[in-house]
Amino acid sequence: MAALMEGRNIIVTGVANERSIAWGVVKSLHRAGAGLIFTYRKQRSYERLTQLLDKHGIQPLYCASCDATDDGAIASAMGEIAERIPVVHGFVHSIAYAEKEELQGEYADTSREGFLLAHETSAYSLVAWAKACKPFMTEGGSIVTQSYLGAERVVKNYNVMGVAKASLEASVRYLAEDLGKYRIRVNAISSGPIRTLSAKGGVSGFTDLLGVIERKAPLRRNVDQDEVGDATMFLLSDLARGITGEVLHVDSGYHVLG
Ligand code: 1JT
Repeated sequence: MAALMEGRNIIVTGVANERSIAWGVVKSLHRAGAGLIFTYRKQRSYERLTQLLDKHGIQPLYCASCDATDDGAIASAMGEIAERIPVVHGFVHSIAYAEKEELQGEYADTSREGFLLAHETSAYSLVAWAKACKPFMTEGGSIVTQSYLGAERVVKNYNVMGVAKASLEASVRYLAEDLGKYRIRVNAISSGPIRTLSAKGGVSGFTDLLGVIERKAPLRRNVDQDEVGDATMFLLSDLARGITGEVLHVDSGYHVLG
């Protein structure tokens, strides 16, 4: 049987290190035979990425530098990619940012700049990239982003990121409607809390949150990057050909609890 993602060219954003959710996605996609294109922002992330790819024997199709808050940078990155890889089948959005001070205390104290930065980086970047990918997804395509329960419920300390993720999830639905006519699907994964570089960066109460999931979630355990990777690959694949505008929870079932 041919591998599930054989002949598919997928752009992956957001690999900073081995703990990144996007790295879980890369492992699943590579195992399924996908061709992989990477974007990175920081030089440090590029160095880690190339080391990781080497270590795992993964040959990238291309790596492009890109700051997802800069339309010009997205256009240049997409241009560089399109010169080498004319057809893109998938795009993995795994980008978010908020200032540390915004992820503690009261949401009511969110600053205008903090609000705009979180939304621009974490939500608008999906729209900007969807727009950039569209002309090159000529055989149909699948776009998948990463969200969190804080988009739907009040989760202590998640604050402005929750509001930005709500915007991201609504964008998934509006983009799904617009891009459906081009056979491009748009979906999100809402994963349980996972220890990553972003989550580690001094997030108050993060460890407590992992404990709550372990005690209360239907599966009585936390999820990891590999589980999110497999679910993301599913949404990128033809197995999910009838699914668009969806938010799929990979959270040990925690979101069903009252
Ligand atoms: C960002 C950060 C996005 C941490 C994130 C995130 N999405 C999920 N997490 C982990 C998390 C964080 C908090 C939380 C629960 C999970 C860090 C800055 C960049 C964007 O609160 C209950 C605060």
